[in-house]
Amino acid sequence: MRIDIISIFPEYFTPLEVSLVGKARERGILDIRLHQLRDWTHDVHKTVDDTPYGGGPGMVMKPEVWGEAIDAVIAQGGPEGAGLPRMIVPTPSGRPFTQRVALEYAREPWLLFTPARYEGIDARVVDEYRSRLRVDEVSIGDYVLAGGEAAVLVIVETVARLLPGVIGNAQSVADDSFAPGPMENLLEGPVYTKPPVWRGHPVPEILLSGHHARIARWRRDQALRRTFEMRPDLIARLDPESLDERDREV
Ligand code: 6GU
Repeated sequence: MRIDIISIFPEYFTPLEVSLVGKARERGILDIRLHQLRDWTHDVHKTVDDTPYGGGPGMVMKPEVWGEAIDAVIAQGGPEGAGLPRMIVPTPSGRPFTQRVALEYAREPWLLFTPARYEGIDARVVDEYRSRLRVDEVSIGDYVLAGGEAAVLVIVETVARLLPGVIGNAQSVADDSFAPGPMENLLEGPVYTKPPVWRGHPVPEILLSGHHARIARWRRDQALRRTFEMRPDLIARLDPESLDERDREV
């Protein structure tokens, strides 16, 4: 997968050199390219923002510089046969980014992120590229960040671990909270490792029993309990078809 990121803070993305994402890049599974938005300005001050029409607080990012930057990145071309990138515009007023959306992005050959600072980008930039590309305005949650860069880190890491070959154990992706299938809309329950007793706290006996079917049942009970406790809103979204007799007792 190819990922281009245009930002006034390309140095913000050094975490993408580390750990799982860094490894995926070294192994050639991910090709991430960072671009400095200010490279497409023409004035000595490298201005990217201006005051908002209609008044109000803060500054708005200028459309011309984004237009030139996005055109140039598209013109560089993506992976063989990829066509045009899917453009992802992080904004608190976007559609929610979810595991389902991440799975959709993981199937794309080429993503282009345009994180903004200040009060956002002049709206005509999204209007313009909607007529040429698939454009998604996405939010990572109901709070306001100082800029879209941190949201890009979240989205890239979520998508990267779904790419084939990035995580050794495909089952761990399938068992994730929110993954489509039996765990859809359920939170994962507690996990344990050695020693069997730590500071007087024992590991639940069932996990040491070797009864794989009973362990799976126990884990599902724990997931249901935890979801009820932490996210009652998710219980309301559970598909009744996905529940068995035992689930109803929990
Ligand atoms: Cl994508 N951007 C900003 N600036 N704030 C956010 C967000 C994005 N998602 C939640 N809050």
